[in-house]
Amino acid sequence: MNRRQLLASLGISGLALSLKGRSQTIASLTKPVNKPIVLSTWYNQSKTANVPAWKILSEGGTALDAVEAGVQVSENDPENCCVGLGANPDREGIVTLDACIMDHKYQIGSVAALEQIKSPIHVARLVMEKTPHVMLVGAGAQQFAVQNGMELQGLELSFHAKRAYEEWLRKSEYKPVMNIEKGHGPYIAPGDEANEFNHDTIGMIAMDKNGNLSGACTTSGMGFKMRGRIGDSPIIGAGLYVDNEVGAATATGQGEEVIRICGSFLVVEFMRQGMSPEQACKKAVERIKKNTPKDANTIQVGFIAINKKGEYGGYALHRNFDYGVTDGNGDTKKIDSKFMMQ
Ligand code: SD4
Repeated sequence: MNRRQLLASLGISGLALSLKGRSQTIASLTKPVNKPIVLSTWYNQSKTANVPAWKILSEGGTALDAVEAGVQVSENDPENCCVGLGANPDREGIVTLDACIMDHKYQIGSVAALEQIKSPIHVARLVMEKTPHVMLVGAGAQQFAVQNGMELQGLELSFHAKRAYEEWLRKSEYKPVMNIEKGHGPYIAPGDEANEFNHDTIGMIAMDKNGNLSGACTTSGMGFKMRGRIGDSPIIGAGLYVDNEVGAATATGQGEEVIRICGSFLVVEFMRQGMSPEQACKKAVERIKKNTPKDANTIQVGFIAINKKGEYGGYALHRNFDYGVTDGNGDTKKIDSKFMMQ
């Protein structure tokens, strides 16, 4: 392959090359894009959730199919404290689920406060693909799910959620202390490993072999939240954002603070300005810290992001945020996120 053919195969014309600035070396322009690739929040979930996502990507499937299948692993796990029907309930003892999905064509779908449906991410995808709307909540979202063939289930709390809820009821105190210290959250039933973490939303972002980006985010929200409370996870621009020209980002942690700064949208916009994924996530975390100087001591927020070159990064307010990245040979790497507050 000669130089012209090589550049054409990478989508770089001679004109683009001359306009892009003479200082860029051919070597940097020809660095292959790192794709396919998938990453997701909280390594203890990524190590299983990235597996079906990677299978789809490595077989040439779309990033959209990959992220949906990936996060469903967490939704289907009855021991997951914070995603799917096995998760911790709200203060009334009811599990309510939030999810959203976004593809490379700015298509979006979202559900919030959804009860008794196993896969909120699938309902979000159906909202995206089958309705003129982008978000359905509560009873309407449930009705739509049932109309689309999903069955109502999971009225009983899971074993772990029941224990955690009973423990929480003893004080009935809502203090959103996040899992900065593993095992030291206020809602953890003693010795209950499934509730070792008091949050574990899964946000997943991926790029497929065609270079298209998509993302998905699904959660039961903050354990023991007020009834009706919605966090960032089902809100496009807060818990998740994808711009196929720039990159994708997703968030986990205290949703109120992520909503306040339009967190995932902000990360993508910072990447648009030329920042690396890690720098962009860090800038967004700095914004949260600046706006909530007092709360920043007790809450956790983490972002992960990917750009169109397949570069990725993450950043958190506090320690103990990790994520899993699957690329190259299909191994999932554990990345301990950098963090701001020492
Ligand atoms: C929320 N962001 O509902 C979610 C909670 C979370 O890991 O991320 N938990 O605010």
